[in-house]
Amino acid sequence: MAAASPVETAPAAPISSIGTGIANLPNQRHKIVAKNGANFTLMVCGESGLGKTTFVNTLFTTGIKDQKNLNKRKVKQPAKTVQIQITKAELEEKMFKVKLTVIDTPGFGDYVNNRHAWIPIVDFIDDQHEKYMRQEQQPSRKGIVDMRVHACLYFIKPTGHSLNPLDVEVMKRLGSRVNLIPVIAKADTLTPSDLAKFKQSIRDVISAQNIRVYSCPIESDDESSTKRNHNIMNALPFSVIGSTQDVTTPDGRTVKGREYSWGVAEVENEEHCDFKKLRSLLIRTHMLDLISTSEDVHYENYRQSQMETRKFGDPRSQPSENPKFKEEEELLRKKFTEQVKAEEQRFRMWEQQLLAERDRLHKELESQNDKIKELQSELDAYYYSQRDSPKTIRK
Ligand SMILES: Nc1nc2c(ncn2[C@@H]2O[C@H](COP(=O)(O)OP(=O)(O)OP(=O)(O)O)[C@@H](O)[C@H]2O)c(=O)[nH]1
Ligand SMILES: [Mg+2]
Repeated sequence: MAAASPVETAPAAPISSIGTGIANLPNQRHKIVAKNGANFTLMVCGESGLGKTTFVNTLFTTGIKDQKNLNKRKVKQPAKTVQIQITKAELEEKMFKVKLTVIDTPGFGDYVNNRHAWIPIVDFIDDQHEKYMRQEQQPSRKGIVDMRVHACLYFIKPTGHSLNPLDVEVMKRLGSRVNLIPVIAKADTLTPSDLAKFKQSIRDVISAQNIRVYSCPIESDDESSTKRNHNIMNALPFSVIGSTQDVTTPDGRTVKGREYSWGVAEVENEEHCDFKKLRSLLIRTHMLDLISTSEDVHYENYRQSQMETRKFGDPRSQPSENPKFKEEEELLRKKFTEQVKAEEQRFRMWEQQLLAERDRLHKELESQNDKIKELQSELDAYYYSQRDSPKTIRK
C-alpha cells in the first residue's frame, strides 16, 4: 500500500505570488474559497527519466517566487526519484490563500520487474480519498487533513509514435480516479511537425481506448474566456520542456531553457511548448474547476462505490483488481493445476503397474494351482497303483 511506504515531506514554504487566478473566480465560489482558503494538490507521474522532477522544479522556479527554494533547487540536477515526495507551498493573491501541494512520484516501467510500480501511485490516490472519507465520518470535522489529488499530470515519452500499452493501462486507472492531464515530456526532442502528429495520434488512442482525461468547461460568459478555453483544450496533450537553467537566446534574452547547438528551447515560449498554457490552467484559470470536479465527481464516485460495497465504519477491502496480485494468483493456480495433473498421471501409472502385477500374480497362482492339481493327480495315481500292487496285498 502506498500509505505504508515512507513519504518525504518538504517543509511548507510561505510563498507569495502574483498571478494565481483565485481573485478571478466566479462570485459564489469566490466567497467560499475566500472564507476557507483553498487546498490544491497536484501530482506528477509517468515512466522514469521523463523529467517529472525537473518539471516540478521548473514550476517552482518560474511560477512561484521563492528565492530560497529556487537557489537550492538550481544547484543540483534531480536524482532518480525513489519515493513519493511531497512539497508544500503557499500561494497568495490579494486576500486569498492557496495551499499548494505537489506530489512527485517515482518513475515506473523502466525495467521488466517494475511493470507494476505504478500501483502505489493509484493506491496513494485512493488512500487520500479514503482518509478524507474517514475524517468526514467523525463527529468533529474540524481540521480535516485533505490531500486528495486535484490534478494528475501523466508524462508521456516523446517517442513520436503513440501511447504504449503500459501508458494506456495506467492512464485508464488514473482517469477513473482523478483529473488526468496528459503531458508530452521533453518537447524539445521533437520537431514541431512530429510533435503535432504525435499529439494527434495520442488523442486518437485516448478516444479509441475511452481513457478519461480532464476537459474544462468551454463555454463562458465572456468571449475571451471561451476562446482561451478552446485554445487550452486544443493543445491537449500539453507538451512541456523542463529546465531550471537560465540561458541566453541568440537575440540576447535570458530565459529558462535548454541550450543546443542549433539554438535555445525555451520553457516559457508558446512556440516551443505548452508549459505556459499548462501552468496557467493549473494555477490560474482552472484551479477551481479542478478542485470542484475532483470533489463532485471523483471523490463522490469513490465515496459512493465504497458505501455500496461495505458497511459504515468497515475498513477498505483489498482492491481485488490489483493486477500484480492477480498475476501472481494466476501463476500459482497454473502451477497448482500442473502439479495436480502430474500427480494424477503418476497415480494412474502406479495403478496400471499394480493392476498388471495383480494379473501376473493371478496367472502365476493359476499355473501354480494347475501344477498342484497335476501333482495331486500324479500322487493319487501313484497311491492307487501302490495300493493295488501284490506287495500291498501281502502285507
Ligand atoms: N531534453 C530534455 N531533457 C529533460 C527535460 N526535462 C528533464 N530532462 C532531463 O531528463 C533527465 C531526467 O529528469 P528527471 O526530472 O530526473 O526525470 P524524472 O521523470 O523525475 O525521473 P524519475 O525520478 O526516475 O522518475 C535529467 O537529465 C533532466 O535534465 C526536457 O524537457 N528536455
Ligand atoms: Mg523524479
